[in-house]
Amino acid sequence: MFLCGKFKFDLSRPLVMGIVNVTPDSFSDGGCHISTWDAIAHAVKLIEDGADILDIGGESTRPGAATVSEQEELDRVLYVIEGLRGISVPISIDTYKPGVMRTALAAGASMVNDINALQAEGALAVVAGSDAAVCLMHKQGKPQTMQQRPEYLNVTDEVENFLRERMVAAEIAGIARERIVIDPGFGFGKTLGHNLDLLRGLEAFLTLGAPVLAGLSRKSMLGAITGREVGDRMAASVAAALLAVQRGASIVRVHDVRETTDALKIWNALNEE
Ligand code: PT1
Repeated sequence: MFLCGKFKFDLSRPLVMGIVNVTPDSFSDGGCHISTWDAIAHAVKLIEDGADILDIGGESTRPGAATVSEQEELDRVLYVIEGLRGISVPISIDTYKPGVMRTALAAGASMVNDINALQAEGALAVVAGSDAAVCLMHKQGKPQTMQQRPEYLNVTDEVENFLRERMVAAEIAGIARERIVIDPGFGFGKTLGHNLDLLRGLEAFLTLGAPVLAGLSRKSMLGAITGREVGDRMAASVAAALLAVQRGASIVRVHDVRETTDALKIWNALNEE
């Protein structure tokens, strides 16, 4: 059983986490109301498309992305979370900042998705003091520079050891095992070879005793393999999500919810009876 605020999942079927970015892009004037409304409309569409969880993020953590202040991040995500109050699926807040976690949880979020695995000062306590779920993710370095020189002796062993340590830290802080999911962090300080090793060996993480979340959607590793630009990686992303589920992932974090949900319906049909 996976506990996520007032929501419960038995994980008999894989879950689709739909990505809702609230980050101004070149088509936006950065005006708060426009991006807030767009994000809420996008979130509602992802629920219609079959999302089981929505992941709301106000700071991009893709390689080379700039950081934003806590206030700026809250300005982006808070009205979206408040605007989605009462929806049928849990809201996850994609942040590594304890202040953003606390405010988002108070506004109704049921999960914290932390690329920093609750290592920031005070982060463990914020989640422990709630009934929210948490995703503990591995990364090497910081998003600004993490792709410059990723280095591991054995990437699967190192990621597994890190995730085990963070699970222990979370449980000691008072976060029950059933509220924890783990994530190897595809693309976070990893070469194509490292990412492929992690996907090949994904089953190793199941021995840690927490559900595994995989985020492969539209990432550059798929571009490196297919030669496609970021806007043209849907088929590769759906394939990668399905292959992660085949190797034991319980949750896939995706942009293309409708297509991924269809692929997983085939998976589910084959696994019935
Ligand atoms: C992820 C993830 C995330 N990814 C979780 N949260 C991103 N739990 C944001 C590239 O190589 O995998 N798991 N939150 C987005 N990060 C990236 C990283 C986006 C790498 C793109 C790349 O293109």
